[in-house]
Amino acid sequence: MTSEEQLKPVLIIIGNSNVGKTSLTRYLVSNPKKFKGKTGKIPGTTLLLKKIQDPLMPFDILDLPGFGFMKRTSRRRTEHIKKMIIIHIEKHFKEFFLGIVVVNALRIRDELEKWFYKSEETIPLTFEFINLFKEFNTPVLVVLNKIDKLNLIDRKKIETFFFDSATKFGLKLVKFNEFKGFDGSVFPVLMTSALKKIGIKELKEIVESQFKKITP
Ligand SMILES: Nc1nc2c(ncn2[C@@H]2O[C@H](COP(=O)(O)OP(=O)(O)OP(=O)(O)O)[C@@H](O)[C@H]2O)c(=O)[nH]1
Ligand SMILES: [Mg+2]
Repeated sequence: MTSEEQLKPVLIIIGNSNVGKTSLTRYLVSNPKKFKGKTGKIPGTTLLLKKIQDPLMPFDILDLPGFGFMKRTSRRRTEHIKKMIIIHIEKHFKEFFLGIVVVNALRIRDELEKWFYKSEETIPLTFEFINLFKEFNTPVLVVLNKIDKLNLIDRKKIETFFFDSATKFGLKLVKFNEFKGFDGSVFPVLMTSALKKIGIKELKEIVESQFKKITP
């Protein structure tokens, strides 16, 4: 068997473009300084569907390209990426020990308001992703990133709005510090800043503890 055939469990990271998926991934690899994943100001920085296979780590990370808000790519390409990701999840769900859905805390309100009040056809992708993983029984952590750009009052407001919206959508979310463990129906929400290193310790801890649960 070649090393390529020895499948490691996979941590899958998903979310809209430019939310900070690659920036958060950097903290999860064995040596962030050597991490080659590109982060960027322009949405659509990560374009390949390729696992990060770090020989020093017991699991692989799939840092996916984001879809939506991609200025650099055409609409057709965006649709193509979305389809590619969904097909990939459907085909490989058995390999995933944890899914992380990353949300830009600064944009989520807009995304959800559009859906609720303006009845636009944009589906709240965040909830769509959570549901997709739920379908396959993959535990999901929701991460609200970029909270360094919000003051404490706004953080609280956005958190409440996010939780209320999820409830209306039929999804049960729970604050990270009140989370007791995955049971397939409740999803923890962690607030982070990849820039200011807020919530990163908790992020690492949940990844590690979930990984331990699936390894004998
Ligand atoms: N202020 C702030 N900026 C952040 C944070 N996390 C990421 N960024 C910035 O947001 C931009 C996008 O970050 P990426 O990590 O490339 O985002 P991504 O989700 O991987 O984007 P795609 O690969 O395009 O889907 C970069 O300029 C980052 O420096 C954060 O917590 N706070
Ligand atoms: Mg990226």
